[in-house]
Amino acid sequence: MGSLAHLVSHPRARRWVLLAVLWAVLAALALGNGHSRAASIDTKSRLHPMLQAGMQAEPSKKVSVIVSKKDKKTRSADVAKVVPASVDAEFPAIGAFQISINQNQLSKLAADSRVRFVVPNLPVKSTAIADPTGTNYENAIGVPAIWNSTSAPATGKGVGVAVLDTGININHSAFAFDKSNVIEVNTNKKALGPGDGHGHGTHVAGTIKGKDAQGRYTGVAPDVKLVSVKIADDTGAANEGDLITGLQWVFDNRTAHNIKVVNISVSSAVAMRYDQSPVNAYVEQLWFAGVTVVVSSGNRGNAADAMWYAPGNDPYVITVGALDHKETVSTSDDSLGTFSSRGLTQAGHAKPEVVAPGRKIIAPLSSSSSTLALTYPERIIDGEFIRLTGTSMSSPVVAGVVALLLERFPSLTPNQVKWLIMQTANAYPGQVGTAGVIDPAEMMSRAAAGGAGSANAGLTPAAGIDPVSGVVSTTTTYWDQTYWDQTYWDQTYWDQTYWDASCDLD
Ligand SMILES: [Ca+2]
Ligand SMILES: [Ca+2]
Repeated sequence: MGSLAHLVSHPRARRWVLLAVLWAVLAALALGNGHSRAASIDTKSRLHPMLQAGMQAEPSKKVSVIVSKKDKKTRSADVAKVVPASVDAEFPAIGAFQISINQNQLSKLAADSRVRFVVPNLPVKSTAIADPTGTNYENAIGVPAIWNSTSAPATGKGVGVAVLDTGININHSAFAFDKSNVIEVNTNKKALGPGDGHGHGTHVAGTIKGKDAQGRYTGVAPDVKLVSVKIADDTGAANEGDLITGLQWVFDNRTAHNIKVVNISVSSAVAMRYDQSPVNAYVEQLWFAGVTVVVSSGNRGNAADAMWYAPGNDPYVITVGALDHKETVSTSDDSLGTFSSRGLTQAGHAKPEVVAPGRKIIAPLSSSSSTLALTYPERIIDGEFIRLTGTSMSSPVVAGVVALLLERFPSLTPNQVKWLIMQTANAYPGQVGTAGVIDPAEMMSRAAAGGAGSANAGLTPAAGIDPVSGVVSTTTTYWDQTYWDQTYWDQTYWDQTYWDASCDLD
């Protein structure tokens, strides 16, 4: 249902619906059918505009609505008593319930102090919803069914997810509901603090965690403990050394924050075999320590060298390509994003392993003065969100799904997580290569059935890994080689902003 609430509460859908309803009401008035009262819509009301119009046009009509509670712990039946009505369905994961109610009772319900917002419970395929919601990519892969599962709901609660990126705006309204579970650290000495002047990191973090009070937007795993590790400077620039510093911070602090998942939406600028890359040594160190590493494939499309860059070329990690879900829940129109890197690594491994929605993903905007806001002003939604495209956006979708899995099955190893994801992924119409679309529901049911296999059998760790301890080697035989060469420690590329304007992603 989260789906339904989101469908109708998305700003664009809301505007469309509002216009349609106003038109219908005005048309009815013009026809002189007796109502002298013009429909007045209060945009600050806790009632969805469609319900406000409906209660004025047809006060005695019975409708099904979703009621979002301010406090999840409030008993739904107690709130429903003010109507009075009986609870038709409970959605504990998101603190909402469903009731049937006469439209003339809506004001009383919305006036109750325990109610946050009331939205119509419309059919998913209603033709009224021509424009999809900002978070319908989650419906496209069935995530709300996991949030709202009656037998095994999961929202990522308690699972630590580290995002290595440009920082975060911890004060964004979408994080307010659970701010104590957003941790921000800065590991870049050139940055003044953990904030996000660029915008990339807040979007990536928000794709995993977050939930805004109006129900316009929800992250894939809204209840995770999100750890934003700022590896970039305040302009958003980072190099290999900055990424490695962040990866080591995660390794050192993984227990303190229960970090079980890491998202890296960035690619090296220099092609290198996976086992020679120092970045991959640090990534594998996390993997061998039980942290599932999820990485964007990059935005190099079908270029011959598309998969030659760390850390997306590391055979251990889960590398994620971008599905273009065409902003529809139906999978029949899905295809691979043309920009999404795919192919063989220099060591001959096929990448990515899985794809997830990565086109026109709406998530929190760090600020109106951030680099991304200034670069793409037309993509800002409601002033607080921004629509971005790239494998940078796909990777956190999968990181969020992994957090859902690990909430229910905390003892799964990274190799088992990867096996479950790959075994259950689905073929899709415009598929290129071997990577299917992530299938969270089947992944959960396969995990529940037990007996998960293990991916990555027979792989050789990177040269920078001590084969005995599984951690980054401290001997100089590896590090004294070419890797401290200044030409190597070059810029990294955020996989959303990799292309220049001539090849703009949208
Ligand atoms: Ca679709
Ligand atoms: Ca499947």
